[in-house]
Amino acid sequence: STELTLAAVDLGASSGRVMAARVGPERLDLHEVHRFPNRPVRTAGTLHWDVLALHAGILDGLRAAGRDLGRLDGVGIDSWAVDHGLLDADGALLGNPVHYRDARHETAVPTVHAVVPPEELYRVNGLQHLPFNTVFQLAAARGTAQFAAARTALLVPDLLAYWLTGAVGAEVTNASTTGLLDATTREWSGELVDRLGLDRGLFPPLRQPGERLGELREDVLAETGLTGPVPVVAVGSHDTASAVAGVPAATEKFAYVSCGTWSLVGVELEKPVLTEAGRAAGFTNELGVDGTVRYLRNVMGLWLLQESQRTWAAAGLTADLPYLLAAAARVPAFTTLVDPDDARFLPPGDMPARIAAACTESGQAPPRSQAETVRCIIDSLALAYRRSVRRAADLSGRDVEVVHLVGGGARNTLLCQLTADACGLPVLAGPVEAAALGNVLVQARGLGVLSGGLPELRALLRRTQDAQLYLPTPGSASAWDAAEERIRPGS
Ligand code: LFR
Repeated sequence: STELTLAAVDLGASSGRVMAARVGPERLDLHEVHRFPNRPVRTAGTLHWDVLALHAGILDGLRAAGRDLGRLDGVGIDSWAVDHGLLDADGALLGNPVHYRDARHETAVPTVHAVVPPEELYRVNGLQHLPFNTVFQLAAARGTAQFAAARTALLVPDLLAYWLTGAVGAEVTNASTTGLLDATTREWSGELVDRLGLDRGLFPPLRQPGERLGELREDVLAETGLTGPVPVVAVGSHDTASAVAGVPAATEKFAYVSCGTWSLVGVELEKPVLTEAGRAAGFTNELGVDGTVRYLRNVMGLWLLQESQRTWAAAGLTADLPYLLAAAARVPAFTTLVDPDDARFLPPGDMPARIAAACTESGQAPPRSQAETVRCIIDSLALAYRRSVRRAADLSGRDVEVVHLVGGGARNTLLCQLTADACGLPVLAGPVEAAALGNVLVQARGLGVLSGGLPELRALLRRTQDAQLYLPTPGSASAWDAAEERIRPGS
């Protein structure tokens, strides 16, 4: 057949979704069939992912997809990066994956850097220093009984694919976020692994997006009511890799903001940029679909807003997003500004209080209302996008003529307009579901109904998905130039 029915499992920091798609050379329809919460759970002081609940949510979603569509021709999984489960010698999971926002990881940063200094680490792995990169998590786990029993480390989408198929592997785009992949050879760095005293056997063979991983196990078919065989296909299993594949770019002269809980801001390259200037500016070289490099920065993103909403809801205040954004749009611009990447914002907790403290410490009167807090967040994010887009272009030499803003943030009209103003560039907002779209495009090509490279896949996106154009407000440039001078990011 020239069209396939595919399921994309897309797991985010606060919810997971199973999306169903019909995909063919002239067709790309996607709809959500099941959404389930992803609630981090703290036990004995450690923040975990409830990975069994995620697996159950995936089974529910596959069952619903089968009911809606009659059958499934393929399944692909993407999720956030860096976090992983450890398997024992029998293939059983040893404890729940620890959440990247848990504080324990950063305790291992000095330990790792004492063995491999940060400059040297970057020359090998090309990764932005984030205290929760897998390399630090594994170092923090060393010495525990659990770690001693571990024989295999599987990143979250690889773990879930293992439970669906029985096949063990490490999808390469997500493997590139561990800190243990060599950015130049694109293989596990045996040398780094050895120097850090880890066992090479922990890291399974790499898989490329588009490769067939296996088929749904018999017990999975029985539980979901699906009729086999149903192939599970490797996609850009790092959600950001799938989202960038899902950017409807017409040329290579684009930057992207993949805007969800995090905002990942950068450009797409053919080769890594491993310069010291890039390291100092916090740029990462993660791998994308088809051997591309995602040269980007992690900006703290809508987490600032989501965590504020959670704080307000707990205090009995309104957390309604349309209401808060409308109120923020009436607050004068640049009333207060923070560096969104300030490390104090990383852990869960009272976000408005931390924003107020950051304002006070930088000599600004803190926000006096929810609206002012939200405005502070949106202005500060737009400024961070501007810095990151410009730095990415400078550091990589890539021309940027348009900024594609994809993911949930594309619905936030205030953020989209301010991003256009801040960057002084047109912003094309959408698709909201870029990650799920990138996921099914790569599956469909792997299964043979689409052909070509990213340009051809993106052409199908442009023919089938809407995007909203935001142009910079005439005369807004100088105010953003002045605002940029007010904030000096720490990193
Ligand atoms: C976005 C994302 C980022 C990664 C962060 C933590 O969902 O995958 O790319 O740095 O989550 O894993």
